[in-house]
Amino acid sequence: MARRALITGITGQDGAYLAEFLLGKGYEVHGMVRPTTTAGFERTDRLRGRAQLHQADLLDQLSIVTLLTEIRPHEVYNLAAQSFVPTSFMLPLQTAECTALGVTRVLEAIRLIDPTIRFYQASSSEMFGRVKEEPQNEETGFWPRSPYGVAKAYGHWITVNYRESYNIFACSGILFNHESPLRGKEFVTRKVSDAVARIKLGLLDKLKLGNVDAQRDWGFAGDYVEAMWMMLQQDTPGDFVIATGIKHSVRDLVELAFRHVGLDWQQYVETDPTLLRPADVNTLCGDASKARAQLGWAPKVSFAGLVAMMVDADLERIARDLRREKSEEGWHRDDA
Ligand code: NAP
Ligand code: G4F
Repeated sequence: MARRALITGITGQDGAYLAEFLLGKGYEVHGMVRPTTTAGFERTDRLRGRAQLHQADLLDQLSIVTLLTEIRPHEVYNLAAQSFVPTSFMLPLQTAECTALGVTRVLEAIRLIDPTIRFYQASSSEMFGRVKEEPQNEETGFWPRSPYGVAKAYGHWITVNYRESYNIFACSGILFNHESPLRGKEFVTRKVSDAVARIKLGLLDKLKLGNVDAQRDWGFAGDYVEAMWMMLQQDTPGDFVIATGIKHSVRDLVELAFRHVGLDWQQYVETDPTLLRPADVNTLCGDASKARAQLGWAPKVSFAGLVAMMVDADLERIARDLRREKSEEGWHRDDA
């Protein structure tokens, strides 16, 4: 019989990649979708008929209990969160309710319904914040710099606590930034790839950015979801840093993306002080030695490969939309 997995946050970037990965492994995949989804179903449309979607919300305990009772999954991947750092400064309480307390709600449901369910928590390198050492590993202390980072630190520790208190097979994946053509357009990599494609196609003049000195350890989401699954296949649960071990600045990202389409970034990029955060994380770089040794995990896509993949995908998508608009205009003219 197929193993059953429940993914919270299936409408997000990682949800889409993880669902595809688990389907490839023969899983029966269930996804939790809140009735008021903001991401919409663009990413889940391609899963239609292959994954089963259910309505529930991380803010509503009973909806999670009902869902687990109905599905009785073997594995739960808790990817749902208010995941955008600037929004967490605007909505700190909503972020805490969802990104922090939401984790406890899922763990409580597991404890009550079936404590043998294996649980994955989407922890974040944002917990390291003002970094205490470089590179960061599983033992590095946290110093979060945003309400989002603080909420993720709570989610991390409550996962550890349920493992230690109730013997639940609960793993926390401390994932560094991972991106893809399915990344939300509010995050810097996709904001850049989308703008570069529009500028190349003559649809945009300028790209406004905030802190271009910030450095991140960027990897490919498709590689990172594999690590989530690997964690739940171990004999004993644990926490793992997932990262490439190489960092680049936002400026490096911009330079590479523009160069990929033959343009000089300095002619198009402006800095906008309104995009600076009340407190930012200036640098992150992960040490994934434990994951390499224990899980056999390693990233496959390089930073240059990732940037090229994202810019090419946006160029193709926007050019396709333009062709469609033009052909529709043609139809309307013919009708007139
Ligand atoms: P994402 O694209 O922003 O997806 C977040 C998902 O959470 C969406 O499906 C969203 O659904 C859902 N969600 C939000 N509030 C919810 C609620 N109250 N109840 C149920 N679902 C809710 O994020 P992602 O990049 O895929 O990341 C997945 C997880 O990994 C997140 O927890 C994120 O914080 C964490 N993480 C991400 C990275 C990264 O670099 N991508 C790194 C470390 C950790 P709607 O459609 O309803 O909005
Ligand atoms: O792409 P970002 O918004 O990602 P951030 O804040 O690092 O958070 C992402 O990664 C975390 C893992 O470390 C996840 F947990 C989290 O859910 C999310 O997926 O910003 C990256 C850097 C920041 O330092 C930001 O200040 O880019 C800088 N930046 C400069 N200009 C910008 C911009 N970020 C955005 N979003 N937009 C800008 O215009």
